[in-house]
Amino acid sequence: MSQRMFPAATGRVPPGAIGHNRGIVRPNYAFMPPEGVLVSRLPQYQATVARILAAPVLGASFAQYVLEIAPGGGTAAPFAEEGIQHFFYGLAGEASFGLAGDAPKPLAAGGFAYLPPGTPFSLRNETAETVRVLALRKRYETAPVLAVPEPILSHQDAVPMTNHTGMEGRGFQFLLPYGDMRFDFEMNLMWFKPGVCFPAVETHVMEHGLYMLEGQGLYLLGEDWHEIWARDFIWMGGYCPQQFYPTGQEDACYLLYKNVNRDIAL
Ligand code: UGY
Ligand code: MN
Repeated sequence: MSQRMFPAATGRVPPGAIGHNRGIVRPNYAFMPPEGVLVSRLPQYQATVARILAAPVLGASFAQYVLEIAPGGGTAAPFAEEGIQHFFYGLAGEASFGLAGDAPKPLAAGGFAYLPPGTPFSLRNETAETVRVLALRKRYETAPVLAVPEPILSHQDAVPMTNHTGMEGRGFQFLLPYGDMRFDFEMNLMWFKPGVCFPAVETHVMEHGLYMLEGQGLYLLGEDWHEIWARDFIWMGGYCPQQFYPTGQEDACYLLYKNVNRDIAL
């Protein structure tokens, strides 16, 4: 029997890798720890790994990614898509973001960009460190009378922390103008003191893409609780029962996509 020559390597599968997995995919929700989300590459990006978190094949009506852009990488040329909105949020490092033909500006951690459909952008890494950016694409749902929104390039530090619930230990940063009917989705930073859950299990028509930024907790999806911490992702389809119970000692924060402001298509 001939001996096959495998390339030399020293890596070993860690204990628990077989048969122990926090990830779960159900018809109307998915819990995705980062270790299982494999590498994709996309034609519009050079030297960039895309971790695709949400896609129509999962049941989502939007697409969400973590982009890992190597030094010198990013869009090869300005990129735009007819009918599709883009949203970006800086996770780590500093990207150069060119909005609608303007000169590139820094997009650091906590920085964000909104692009209405058909708006060209460039996203590049001109630094020596890998840049991590959360990206989202959604087809724009037009509404009679309403104009398409303008592009936005800003930072979460410029967005006030509000709390419409009156519940102690809660904080909200609505990165896109709250209540502006031209927008068909929200991107909200949801802040929680440890132990402060929302007052009821939610069951609503809106869909979510949740990216955990800070802290830890337990997340109810359907009938099951899942332990969640930074870098985990959850997709929640319409009417998925949901509740968050923050644990640990630190504040918890996640960035939440939510489709809003449009009537039901019949
Ligand atoms: O606004 C929301 O729908 C939010 N409370 N949901 C969530 O955090 N899962
Ligand atoms: Mn919700």
